[in-house]
Amino acid sequence: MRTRRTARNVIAVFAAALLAGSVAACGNSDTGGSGGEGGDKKIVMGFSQVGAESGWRTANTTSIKEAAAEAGIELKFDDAQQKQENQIKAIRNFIQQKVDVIAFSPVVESGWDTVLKEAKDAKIPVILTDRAVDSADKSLYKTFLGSDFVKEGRLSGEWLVENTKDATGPVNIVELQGTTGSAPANDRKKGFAEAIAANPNLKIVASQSGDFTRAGGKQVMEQFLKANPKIDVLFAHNDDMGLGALEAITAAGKVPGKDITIITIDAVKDGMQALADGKFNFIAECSPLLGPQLMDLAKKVTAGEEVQPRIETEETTFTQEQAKEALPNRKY
Ligand code: GYE
Repeated sequence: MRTRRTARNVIAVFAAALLAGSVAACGNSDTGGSGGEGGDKKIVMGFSQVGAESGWRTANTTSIKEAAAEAGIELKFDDAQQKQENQIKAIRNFIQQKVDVIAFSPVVESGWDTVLKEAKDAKIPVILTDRAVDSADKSLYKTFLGSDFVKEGRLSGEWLVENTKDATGPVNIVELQGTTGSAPANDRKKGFAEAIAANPNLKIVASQSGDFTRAGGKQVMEQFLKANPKIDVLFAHNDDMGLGALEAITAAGKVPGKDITIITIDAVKDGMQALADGKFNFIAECSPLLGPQLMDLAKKVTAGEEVQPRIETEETTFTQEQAKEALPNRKY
């Protein structure tokens, strides 16, 4: 008799514990999960941004902050000042704070496995946005939302091939690379090189990183101009470096867009203005407006829904004429 009652009590306690466990799993304790009864708890997102290196980045940050507010998602935003160690620290902080989802734009491609594993062990889903990582273990993140950087480089190279097909002598190209080791720098370089490969008269005579900043672009272009008496083309991995280079080119007594053909990537407002003014010659667009899609994905992954592992941004290209048309309606 006594034994049977004890057994029943044990079962009752066990059942209660199970129930409590499943409720806690839904609500994700004090930070508030996406699901659960009532569903009125805010999703908390920890977001580690690369920095504030370019016009693109500023527009991207604005898009993310605005979209979070719009979606009712609480955003914990961290600016890593272009340093991987700061991003790793920020991600560890987010894990400690038990956020519901972590999103980040990795400054470089390599070296993320350990911290991503920590997030996975803590059962916090991770979304990559803008830039990719080179981790072999794809289960370390839910999805990657961003552009096809190889394609941007390829479109830039194809435009150049098309627009130099009547050139008789060699065409000397200098390249301003983005941040060393970053996905957009690696991929844009690759795509551009592939596109011009079949044309031996198109030659990259110098290629160096300007770290995606105006100051970097200006400084490296000054060196290029000093070291290379004949530069026909500048391929800059983003508008800001191209804009910095304009100053160096003008100071060297050359006319940008005429003496030196300039191709860049991004299509932020200042870049589009330079293109419309005839100082740049071609821009491959890279959209920074990732906020709304990111918040959508955050809602899905915190609700345990499956999402596509790769979501690509839609983009176009601009010539000088197209920039003149598009400029009045350009939002960023
Ligand atoms: O092109 C550049 C920025 O990761 C796509 O980073 C982004 C790049 C963008 O600094 O302007």
